[in-house]
Amino acid sequence: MSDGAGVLIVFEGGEGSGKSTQLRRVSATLARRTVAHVCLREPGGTPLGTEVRRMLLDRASDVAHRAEALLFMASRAQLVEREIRPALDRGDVVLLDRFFLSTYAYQIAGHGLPEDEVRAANRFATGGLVPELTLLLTFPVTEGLARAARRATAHDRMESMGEVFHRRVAAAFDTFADASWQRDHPECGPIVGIDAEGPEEDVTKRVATALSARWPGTFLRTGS
Ligand code: T5A
Repeated sequence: MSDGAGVLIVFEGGEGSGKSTQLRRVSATLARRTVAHVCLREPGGTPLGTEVRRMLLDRASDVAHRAEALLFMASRAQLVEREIRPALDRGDVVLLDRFFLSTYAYQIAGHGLPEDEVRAANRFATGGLVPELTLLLTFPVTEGLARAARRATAHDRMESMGEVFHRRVAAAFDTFADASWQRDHPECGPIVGIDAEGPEEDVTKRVATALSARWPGTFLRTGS
């Protein structure tokens, strides 16, 4: 970030953990400090990805588990090629709401798809792109689902998969910040766990601490 090279920062976590809220807050900080950046999300972020997102989240869709994994990856491949790589080449900061850790949590741990095969397919989808940093927001499953339920729209297809499924997802997310798990999964880059309980402002301070530890020149500046 300090030398003008683009960086990819990913926000991950279970349903309703507050990722999107914190991403918007980091975006506001970067905007105040006139740091060129783009905000993207998965699935989505391109016309093709938006169409895939609609199919994946529509409760009326019948999607087999392997098809589901491949649809998330199709959206991802399009996003990497059309938006993320060009932004990084311009030197922008890319703030990304979910990336392939979500596939590891939802499709591998949640649905029980074979890890080696999904990792290989994902490598193909990303072309080997590794995030500079992933902020993993940890939040109790039931409270996250309750937050999601309070939104104006009904639970989407993924949210509707039930508490047992979401507990498997949360248990997987819980392991991703471990040093040993990260050593075994170098394609994920560094992952920092953020306690997402408490008021938004408190979570924002924890996010800022993690970001300024990595990029003090951008995030530790005072007065803005
Ligand atoms: N998926 C995705 C896969 O299965 N595999 C994959 O590979 C990928 C990429 C995406 C779905 O797809 C799945 C995961 C998901 O199920 P989505 O709509 O993008 O669907 O869902 P989420 O990413 O889960 O988005 P959410 O909006 O549900 O969750 P967020 O982003 O964690 O939460 P946020 O910030 O929108 O906040 C939710 C509510 O809580 C409030 C906010 O104001 C908002 O109302 N809130 C707080 N309230 C109190 N205190 C705080 N600290 C708060 N922070 C936020």
